[in-house]
Amino acid sequence: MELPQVPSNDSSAADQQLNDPVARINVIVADITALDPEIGIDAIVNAANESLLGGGGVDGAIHRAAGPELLEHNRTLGGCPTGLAKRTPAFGLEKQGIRHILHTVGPVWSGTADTGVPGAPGDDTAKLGYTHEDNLLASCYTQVLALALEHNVRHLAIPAISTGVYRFPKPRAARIAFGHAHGHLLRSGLPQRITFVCFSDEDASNYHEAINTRGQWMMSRGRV
Ligand code: AR6
Repeated sequence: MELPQVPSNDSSAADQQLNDPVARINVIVADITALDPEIGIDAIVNAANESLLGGGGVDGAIHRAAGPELLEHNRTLGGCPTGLAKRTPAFGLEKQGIRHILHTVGPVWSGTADTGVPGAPGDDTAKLGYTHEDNLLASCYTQVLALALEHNVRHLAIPAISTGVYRFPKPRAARIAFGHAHGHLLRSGLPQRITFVCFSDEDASNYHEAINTRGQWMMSRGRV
């Protein structure tokens, strides 16, 4: 009887890289609306508001780059609740190789860290996952990654949702972003890559810190 072929054990470095979620995550400093098409990003995430009709920050930049067709399209969507996400075409950004915009609405950080009550909403020393805002931001990432999978996105670019106008503490947001990307990539081959697009070196350092210290905070139940 002929034995079935057993795949050899000497998988290439490229294969090993594909199996390592951390190797599939990049952090860059860039304007998410002006990415080099050579990078191969085919979908970007927008940090929108519940109207989906545009605003400032990254949302304003994406609407300007995508053009008025995006606003026209979004008027038909009926908005989007905080923590959820909706997909649209990329319109004017298609010439950069972008096929989808995944709009999500992050939470507004309540900014009440001075209540003195550990774990109160807005206490940025509360355990990760404890505050309502943590859970809503986590939901944004879950929703966006599910949409990316559904639309066969190969390389997804994500800005630092909620960390601008919505004032979510940046190091905390970076851990939530990385933790969810890592968990998703462990289970799924798509997207093949996730690139966190930061607007400054300082913002990028929060992601590097989250990634480099993951062994401590991803397993621990300690405070952030
Ligand atoms: N590319 C990459 N990152 C950017 C860009 C850009 N072009 N512009 C800003 N950022 P924010 P939020 C960074 O305020 O906190 C809007 O008015 C920025 O430095 O854009 O989720 C919406 O309509 C920060 O790190 O989004 C909502 O009303 C991050 O993107 C509200 O703001 C997010 O900052 C959403 O607030």
